[in-house]
Amino acid sequence: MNQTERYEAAKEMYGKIGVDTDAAIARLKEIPVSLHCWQGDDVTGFDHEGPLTGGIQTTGNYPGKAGTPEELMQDMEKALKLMPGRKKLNLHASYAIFEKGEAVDRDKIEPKHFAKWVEFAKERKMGIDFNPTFFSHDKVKDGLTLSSQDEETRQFWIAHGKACIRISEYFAKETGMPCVMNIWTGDGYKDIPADRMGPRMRYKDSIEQILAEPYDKKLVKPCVESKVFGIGVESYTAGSAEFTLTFAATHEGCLPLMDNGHYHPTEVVSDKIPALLCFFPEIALHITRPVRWDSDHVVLFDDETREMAKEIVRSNALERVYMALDYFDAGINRISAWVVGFRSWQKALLAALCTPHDILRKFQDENRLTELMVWQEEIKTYPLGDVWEEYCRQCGVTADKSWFKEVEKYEKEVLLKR
Ligand code: RNT
Ligand code: ZN
Repeated sequence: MNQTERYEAAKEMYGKIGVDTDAAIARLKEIPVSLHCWQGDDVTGFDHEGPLTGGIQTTGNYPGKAGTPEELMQDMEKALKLMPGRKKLNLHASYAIFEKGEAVDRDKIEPKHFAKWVEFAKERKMGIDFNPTFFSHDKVKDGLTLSSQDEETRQFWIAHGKACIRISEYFAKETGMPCVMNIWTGDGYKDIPADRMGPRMRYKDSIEQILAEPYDKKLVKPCVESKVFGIGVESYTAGSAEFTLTFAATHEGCLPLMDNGHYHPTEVVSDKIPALLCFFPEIALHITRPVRWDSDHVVLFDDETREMAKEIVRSNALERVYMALDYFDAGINRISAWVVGFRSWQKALLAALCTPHDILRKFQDENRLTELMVWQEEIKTYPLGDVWEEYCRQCGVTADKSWFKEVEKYEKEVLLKR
């Protein structure tokens, strides 16, 4: 059988359980997924010297890391060509591009420092999401930023947040797509603190000050990302799950952002998605792969990844959930890391779109739970690969692993020469 025949056979098989694979493919093509620039250079950015801080860590020393905006864009371009589907660009403030000799601190950055990124995104019809960078900077004082007791420090970071709101609005206006602006800080303590509420009260006030910056709520979607712990901040994080969720719930227009590496290892974000959708008009996600902890491994087509995609699709919430990838692996080819992670999430969405949710829901509602189990197990071996192949064909990218040959060639010709 050739590819067309295989797809037709798969389509028929899915059709028999009430799944329209053509419609699934058409829908998937429209869903934007945000691709994080920071996988390309191990979260280094261009605006500072010095180590990655904030309780996050990249490990590995694979050759070819992008060192300039040009290299990062070139690598990203290579990766984008190997992924099917609609992409959005996810930037951090530390990726500002300055003129030679220009020194602008984070509290003073302006839209013009991101003009080259806007050009990059517009040429590819991509929207842009944004993240103020509250780490890897000498004004992080004793591990704290927005929750610092030092007023000068706190004000500096509030000014940074406000500058980022203005830049986010500029992104939205330029690209014609809303900009999701995510606030995450690594603020916290390694050991048992004496005051847990104080830093949180300051954090709350700081985010309120940032959001007091005027902006168009249709264009900028601010969110707050929670975290349970980080490296060196094992005992306490100011932006805990309860803190950020309650903040978002009590501040109109502010979205909760769940990163699936930021919970206790037996908690699952797939279950949290529909819980939040009962209350929030919109939510945001960082999709990652935590291996035993918040390790930020490359996203794979694994059970929890599939389950998260399923929850979004069967809650009919593709328009209400902003999806972004967030991982950083410096131990393998960075372009492959981008491509594998993005394709995995695309596969998960496709699998979710090719699931007969109405039938399964009916089984549940009629308490036919044995049948539900039988069906759910049966569907697992349906020929999703043939639908994936067709989707990739329509998107003009290779469906099988032959894309890796291109990465190998690029590694030899470009990356290893850096
Ligand atoms: C850290 C958070 C955060 C970062 C990025 C770089 O644990 O997940 O989202 O990964 O902002
Ligand atoms: Zn994250």
